[in-house]
Amino acid sequence: MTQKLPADFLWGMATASYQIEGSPAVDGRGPSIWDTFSHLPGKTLDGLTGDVATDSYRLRKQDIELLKAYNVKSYRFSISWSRIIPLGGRNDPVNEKGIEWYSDLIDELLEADIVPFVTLYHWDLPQALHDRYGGWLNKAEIAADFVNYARLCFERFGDRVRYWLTFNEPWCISILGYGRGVFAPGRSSDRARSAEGDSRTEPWIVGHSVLIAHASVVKLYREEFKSQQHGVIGITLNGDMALPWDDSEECRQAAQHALDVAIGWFADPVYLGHYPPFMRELLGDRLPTFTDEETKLVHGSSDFYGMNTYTTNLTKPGGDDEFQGNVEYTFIRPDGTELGTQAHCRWLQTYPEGFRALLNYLWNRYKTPIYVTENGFAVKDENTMPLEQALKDTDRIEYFQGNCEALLKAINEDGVDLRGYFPWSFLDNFEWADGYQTRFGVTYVDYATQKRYPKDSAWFLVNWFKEHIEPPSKSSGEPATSAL
Ligand code: PNW
Repeated sequence: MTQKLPADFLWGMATASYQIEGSPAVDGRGPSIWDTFSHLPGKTLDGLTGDVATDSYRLRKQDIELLKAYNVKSYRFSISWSRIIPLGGRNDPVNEKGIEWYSDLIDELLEADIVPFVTLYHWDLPQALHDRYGGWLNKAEIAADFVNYARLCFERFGDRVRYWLTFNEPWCISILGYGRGVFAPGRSSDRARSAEGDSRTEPWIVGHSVLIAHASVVKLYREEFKSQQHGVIGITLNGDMALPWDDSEECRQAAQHALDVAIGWFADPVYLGHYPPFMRELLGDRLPTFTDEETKLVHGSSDFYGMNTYTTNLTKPGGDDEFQGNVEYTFIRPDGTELGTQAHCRWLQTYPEGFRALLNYLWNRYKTPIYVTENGFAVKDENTMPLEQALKDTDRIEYFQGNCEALLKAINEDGVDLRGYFPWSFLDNFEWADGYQTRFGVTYVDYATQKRYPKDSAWFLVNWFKEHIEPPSKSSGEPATSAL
């Protein structure tokens, strides 16, 4: 018998505000650190910005029609903080027009029977908060302002939203924004790249602030909103699987170190109550310490594990990149063969066995229900192909087919409590520092006309989930939105 997914399995597609919305100054939106950063010379590929992106602020209704055509059960999007509170802070004015836009989006999704899965922070910090007190570098201030912003979202949207994510990928926020300096706000010790910053200390300080801000918002939700709104709230972490390059003890240890720094840095405090011992060893005093009160706040502060994952790295000891645990990554096996199909971005190859292994690793270590909130593939050179060829995205289909079969086995054979799956991304979009050349969408966007064209991978996913999700049983009238 073919394996199935439970009737309430939540599948959908994902996006993020700055990557799709455009309209940076419309309806009172304030600037975010990504507006500033992308407009600086040399920060993004071809100097491109999210000023227009996929124009989804204006094309909302059309995008919802397409989501309906895909028959998704859920849509993951993020709220732009600076649309809601343009200056960001707890004493700054609220922007009703911005609230209205998201409120309408939520209503229209619900009318279409699509469950909103909402991220509060996908990297677009109001610029004013960075200027005022250093943004994420200032734990007390930023936590208070983030709580204020989240409260507003719960008050205004929480009657209709059952799934909340506080943060998208704190590792990226900290390391790429304050260590490597390749993402906003672009701080780094590398003076060729940045005039300000200290890569030895700031990423770890920022990570700590993000954990405190996250946990403070979860506390707020649980104490003041959950009993009426009945939702769940959690955090989404990026993290690719790390497997030992060969069977040696050194390579096994390297894999664990890679997982500790990429995932354990945030997941261990949230689900186990402390930073991974290896990180203390690696960083000493540069890693902040949790006070007892902070430990209490952070431990247990997520109702589920939000899992963003793209690939698998084979690991060996060596290298002095502490942002990946002083471990070397490779896609080339000891016998010289490549792990899988190469994507447009250097860091991504297809490897479904690694995806299944990561699901098992996270389930066994953290024992919490998992939602895959991002997973996707950018086809090599899709940006230069003629449209008809780009729509036949066989490498992306291979990727999704492998991972879909892997998740089915993880649930049915391995017993992993996986509750949802969100391919990244609904649309081709602004791929941060990589601009528009890297296309992750299951929908092709012609940026000259803003026309959307479903790629074959979109229909592959639509059909695969249609075939594999059990029909709702007649006896239980429970809607999928009451999960957990
Ligand atoms: C994620 N890396 O970011 C983000 O959540 C999305 O906004 C983004 O579009 C997507 O993955 C595809 O990249 C990442 O360098 C950015 O390993 C960079 C890396 C990983 C994830």
